[in-house]
Amino acid sequence: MIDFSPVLDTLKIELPSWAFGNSGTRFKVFGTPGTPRTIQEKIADAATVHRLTGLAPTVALHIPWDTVDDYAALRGYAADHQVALGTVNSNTFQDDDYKFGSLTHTDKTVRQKAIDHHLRCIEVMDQTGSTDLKIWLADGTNYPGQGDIRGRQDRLADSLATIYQHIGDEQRLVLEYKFFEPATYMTDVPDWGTSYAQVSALGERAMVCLDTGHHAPGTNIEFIVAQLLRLGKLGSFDFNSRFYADDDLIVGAADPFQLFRIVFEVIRGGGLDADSPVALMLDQCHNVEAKIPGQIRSVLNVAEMTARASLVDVDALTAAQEAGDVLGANAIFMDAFYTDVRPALAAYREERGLPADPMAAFAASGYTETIVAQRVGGTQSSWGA
Ligand code: AOS
Ligand code: ZN
Repeated sequence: MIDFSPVLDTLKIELPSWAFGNSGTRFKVFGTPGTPRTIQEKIADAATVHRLTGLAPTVALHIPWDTVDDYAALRGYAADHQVALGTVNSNTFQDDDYKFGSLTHTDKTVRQKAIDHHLRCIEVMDQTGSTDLKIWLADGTNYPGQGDIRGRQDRLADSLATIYQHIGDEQRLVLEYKFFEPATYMTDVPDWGTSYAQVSALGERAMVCLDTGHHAPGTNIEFIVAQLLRLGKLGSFDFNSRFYADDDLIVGAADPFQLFRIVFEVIRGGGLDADSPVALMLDQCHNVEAKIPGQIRSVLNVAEMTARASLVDVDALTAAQEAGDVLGANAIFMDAFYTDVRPALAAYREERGLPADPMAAFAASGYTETIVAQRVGGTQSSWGA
């Protein structure tokens, strides 16, 4: 049996709090019995994923969706559940003031409001012990001529510089890019190059966040991964998968081979080394499938593709590449991808006192029945609330 401990022992996958709440398309958000009403209930669900997989020790927060009065207490609550609080995600996309932008807005008072929100997020991080502030902006324009592209970049740079001044020595700012949505003509951080240019101007503790669903169809994402790792600026991933748009589906569901190729470059670039700056996070919504098993499945998919990618015989691959052996090199790569690692991963888990099959263990645990019975009344958490 292959020993995957060298690559899996350090693997950590952060879960997004919002994955446990209700979500949907712009047409309908379906409610689900047992959905958390509070951030504490979301943390309890995330802790269940970690308990069964051993791979998901942190939960990302979203401000203001996960706002509480006492963040130190929330940190303690998470610790009591054997997880920690992770990335703090800001939100400047749900307020009327931000109709024409937030950090890029032409009105200084709106820009300041958006900056102040991020400073508040940093205060939250100070109390939760979170290291990463993740900024995703809905800023952009819908029509050619609507905004001054250059001026918006300049204002973005100024706003980010102000926020960055408040990032602590042990903290980081990660800037996520997305080429469309909600803006339809241009977004202000559309691609890795723009994010890279903006964070490079800030300093060492500013990095790029790569959301796998935020690229045009056909984009070679693993190339971007390789390049950002080479430049030392890949800070984090938002993992998910997509068929058409930013679908936020279970990572590895749409294209397992793409996930394999991405993880191969992560390993190749040192992104899974013990001292790696790369944080692996899920950014997903479970609109029609059960949410907790959806997260378990996602974590297992990342683990499986990581295990497979670690099987690539790099020495043989390099020799084939240098010999110009195109088909030989490709065969070495594909051999690893086609290897079924599931029995070895089941054994790996059992050796660590984890269930061989976390999906089956969750189904048999009675957890769903318990939360459905207990979580009655109140307002179910939802994407956007
Ligand atoms: C939005 O498209 C981005 O992927 C964000 O990272 C995230 O999904 C949103 O901010 C919810 O927190
Ligand atoms: Zn994202």
